Amino acid sequence: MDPPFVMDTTALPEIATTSIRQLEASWTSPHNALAWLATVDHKKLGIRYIVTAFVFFLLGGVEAALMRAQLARPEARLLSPELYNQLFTMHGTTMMFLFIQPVLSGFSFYLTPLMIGARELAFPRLNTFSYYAFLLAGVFMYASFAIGHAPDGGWFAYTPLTGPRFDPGINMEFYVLGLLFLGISTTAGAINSIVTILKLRAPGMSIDRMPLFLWSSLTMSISVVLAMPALTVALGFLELERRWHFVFFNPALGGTPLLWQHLFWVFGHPWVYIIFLPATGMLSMIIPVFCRRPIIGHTFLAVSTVVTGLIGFGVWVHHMFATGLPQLSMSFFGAASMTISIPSAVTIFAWIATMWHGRVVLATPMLFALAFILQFTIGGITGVMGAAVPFDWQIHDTYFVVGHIHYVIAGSSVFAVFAALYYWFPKMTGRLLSESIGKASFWVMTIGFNLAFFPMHIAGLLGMPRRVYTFQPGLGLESSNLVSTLGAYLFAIGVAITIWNVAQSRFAGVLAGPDPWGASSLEWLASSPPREYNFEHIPLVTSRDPLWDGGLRFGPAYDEGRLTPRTSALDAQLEAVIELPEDNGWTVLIAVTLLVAFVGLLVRLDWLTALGGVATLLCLARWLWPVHDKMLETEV
Ligand code: HEM
Ligand SMILES: [Cu+2]
Repeated sequence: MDPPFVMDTTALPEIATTSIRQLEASWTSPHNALAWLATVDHKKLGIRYIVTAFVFFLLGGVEAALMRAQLARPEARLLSPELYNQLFTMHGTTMMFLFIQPVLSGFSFYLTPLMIGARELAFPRLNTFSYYAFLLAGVFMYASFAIGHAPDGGWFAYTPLTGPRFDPGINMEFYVLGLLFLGISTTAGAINSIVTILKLRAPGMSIDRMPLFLWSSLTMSISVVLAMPALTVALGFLELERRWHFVFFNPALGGTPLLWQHLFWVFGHPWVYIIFLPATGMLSMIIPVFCRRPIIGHTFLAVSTVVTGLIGFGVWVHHMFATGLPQLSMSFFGAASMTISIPSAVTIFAWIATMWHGRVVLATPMLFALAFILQFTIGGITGVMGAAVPFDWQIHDTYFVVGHIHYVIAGSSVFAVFAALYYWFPKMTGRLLSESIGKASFWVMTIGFNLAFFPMHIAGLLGMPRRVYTFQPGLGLESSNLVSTLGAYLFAIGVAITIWNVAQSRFAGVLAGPDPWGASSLEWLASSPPREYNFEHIPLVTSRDPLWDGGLRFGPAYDEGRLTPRTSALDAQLEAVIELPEDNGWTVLIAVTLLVAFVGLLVRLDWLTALGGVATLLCLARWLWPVHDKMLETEV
């Protein structure tokens, strides 16, 4: 593929070998197990995030496959009702919390410093901690299967069903405590992204020159910080009620179950955008490259992203239209929900305009992007339908909703993740994925996806309720369910083809070179895979597509340590050069001590909880203990 504008590589500055040697000395970690475990390298951790999240994707996929096998025929006896409850709960929880958000964060942790021309995230050790907390929270939740008591109250865990009266066992403890644990990791990661994006952009990358993926990462991270407390409060209340007989949700004692629903969805709807916006940001990076032209409507796209994030906080009641709230508030939230389609439509039109005026190259990432657009449009339309209150009453808790959520999440965010995988894999590994295997995977996945989920809308309209482990024959539901199951298995085969592609291209793929797609953003300036220090010279940015329009100069190498420039939040003026910390085992240990505290809560051993808590505080103190006697920052 020829790039639209050829970068003048003769403009790359010569770099002194002494400089390289110094950079290597400062940035390379020793080759031992502890350094591997406790690495602060955002690239290694980003890939670790992505791989771990994919493992959870496969686990969630196995759960889905079991459910679809059970639902292939009426009155099948493969799964008991109890097991089915556990499977749909763990499937939803896994996909929403352990796969899609972490995988998008993983891409963001990997890409953000590279896209902004920095050498690390703002808080490298916090990144190590958030990875391990994510991993251990996931293991914690999955340990429930080992003892045969996985969470079974649905991914949004409605009270009073999940309260002490109807669910006294340990099942929901795994959910409540696991998500509290995971929330610490997610919040830490979000704060890291916000500070990095606002403070470490290369000199000259003013906020209006920032790549669109970063607009979506920034909006996502701010939304996490604002939304997560609602979930934490809800889970905290539930735990108090389950364990210590507090009353929040039990109407018999003066509580209200609706409090849970409000708290959960005040968090839950923004969460939907938290997993959707980074996906659109990825597409806004990929589409212009495969249209061979700069994106049309850059500013509109950035504003739409932020506006979607904002409106996302004002629509939660559309999940509660069937709870008998006052008419006026339902009308308000119905209307608010419909307005979300405006920024989404702006985004889609900007992409279509870019394609219209460009030369579309149908490489695998672009194919996934096109399927995203189609499937998201379908999911968006069924979403607007549900925003109409009377229609929602018809489809509430039916398979129509299951169809809708899978179009917007699996059909959109997951397809964006696959586009991103094909697009950034060469950067991460130095090798391209096979295009022919990629296209095969794409077609199998897309056909499988639509076969699996489109018929669910019909089953839902015919009255099939969600979350039931079987259905009766003779209700007209046989064929749609069978097609859904066959489609689901086809989709799984499509995913397996990509896994095969990754496994074999990792070592045998075509060498990529720094910029195989002829792209315009700074990550493609670094080598593939990038060196530990990302860039030999810190780039100085003077335009939006620095690799296309020559908007690039080079600054100093900053080679006297682990240094990266800090700049002002809006116009990216150089403020200081900051020193970044090295690998640190305490960050790993602290995730383990937190796990101990949560296990203590789970098995109700207060001394264990106290032990974990105190150990956490001690490790925290040790981690943050000042070790440098020299100044950490050099003002310029
Ligand atoms: C790999 C293909 C997938 C298949 C075949 C599949 C299938 C299913 C099935 C059968 C249900 C249960 C429906 C019910 O009984 O009510 C379900 C629920 C759900 N799925 Fe998926 N799914 C897939 C992928 C995903 C992905 C990628 C996500 C999100 C990233 C996701 C999110 C959810 C959620 C949130 C629920 C609701 C769980 C609940 O009711 O508590 N699914 N899915
Ligand atoms: Cu919503």
